[in-house]
Amino acid sequence: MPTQPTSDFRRTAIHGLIERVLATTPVVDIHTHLYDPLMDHLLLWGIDELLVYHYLAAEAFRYLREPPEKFFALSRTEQAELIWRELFLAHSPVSEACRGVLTILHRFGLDARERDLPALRQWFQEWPLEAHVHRVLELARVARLYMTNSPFDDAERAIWQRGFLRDERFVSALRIDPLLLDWPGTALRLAEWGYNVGEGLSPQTLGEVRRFLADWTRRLEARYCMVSLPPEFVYPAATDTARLLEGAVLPHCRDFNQPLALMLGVRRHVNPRLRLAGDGVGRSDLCALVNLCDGFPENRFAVTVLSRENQHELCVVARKFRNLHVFGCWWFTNTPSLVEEITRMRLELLGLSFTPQHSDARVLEQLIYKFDHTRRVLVKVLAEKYGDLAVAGWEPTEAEIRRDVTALLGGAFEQFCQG
Ligand code: RAT
Ligand code: ZN
Repeated sequence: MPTQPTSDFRRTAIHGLIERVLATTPVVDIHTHLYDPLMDHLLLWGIDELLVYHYLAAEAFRYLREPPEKFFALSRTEQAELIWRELFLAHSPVSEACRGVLTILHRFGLDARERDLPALRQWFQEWPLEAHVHRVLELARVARLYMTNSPFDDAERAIWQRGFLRDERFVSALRIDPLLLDWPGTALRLAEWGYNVGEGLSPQTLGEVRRFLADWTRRLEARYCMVSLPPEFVYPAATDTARLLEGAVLPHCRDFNQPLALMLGVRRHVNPRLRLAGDGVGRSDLCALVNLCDGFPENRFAVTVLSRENQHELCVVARKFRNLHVFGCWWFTNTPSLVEEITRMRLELLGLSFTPQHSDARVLEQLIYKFDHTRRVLVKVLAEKYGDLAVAGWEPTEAEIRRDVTALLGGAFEQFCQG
């Protein structure tokens, strides 16, 4: 057909344009487990940390003959060697977590085909941390990232109390899991830190919890508050979690005009012997989320769900409540096939009012692969969507594509945070 070459040409041109826009638009990474480089040795980086990442450890345990306790008794270096041997030498590294390590090495220009772990280790050791951080952020095109900061973590708490010169690329989110999931234990700690709390959740105690949240929000300059909750989470309910939410956490978020981020569906310690690698997933009851969004229209909720089965329902809830922002393909959903499926579904149901991905990086260099892989999926899905618009007679300009991609890569989230 005579029109064919023109439309093929257009399709290729728009694909190239989307690719270029995605490659050059800076990302705001809205949830990581990375730390400001000046927070002592908390920021993890380097090949050994990449190899012992709990996503890989979980996969290695499937092949290892030794009991997990024996693995954890080894040094970091020995653990890394064992995982390298099982996941890269004894088998081909086809999983998403393994592929991630290879993408990182490739982007650094390192040749993993040599299969030479000591040489890789040597290469990483040659870089001063500050320069390395800079280079990684450049390669990942990450302009700013959110840390996960917990006052309940002893190492972290001491650093915040001491104070340090902040790197403005590393901003903070206040993590409060122990507060909502273990009130008796948390009450003891708050009392120890000078908050006048009793074990019961009296108005006086809830007021002190708010004072604790306010103190730490100011100390961290936190931009939002966050918690991850098990599939059993229900609201409303006669539970400590529900009472603390409505009596302290939600009022606190309103006071500071901040969203509450909820990560729903993690079942902790399914296999405790695997430590961090031993958590699982369960389907959440999103009625709890509906009740929160509906019951607290003055609050804003940023939400990700771990179960694939919850993804469609989450999109539908977000269509009903504009105080809900959907984000990320988290942990077990961070595989290319699921990211593609979930991102396509979100675009189709929510337009551009969501954040397709956060890195959840625990090791600095993971920023590179998490966003490289995300960009690939986004190019594919956006090309398809803009292509469908072209068929319907609509062509976006480059500026419009840039605007859309900026929103997807953290812009929409930061706007949501501002309220
Ligand atoms: O993705 C992860 O690394 C998990 O271990 C969790 O930390 C999760 O991201 C969370 O923030 O609860
Ligand atoms: Zn996380």
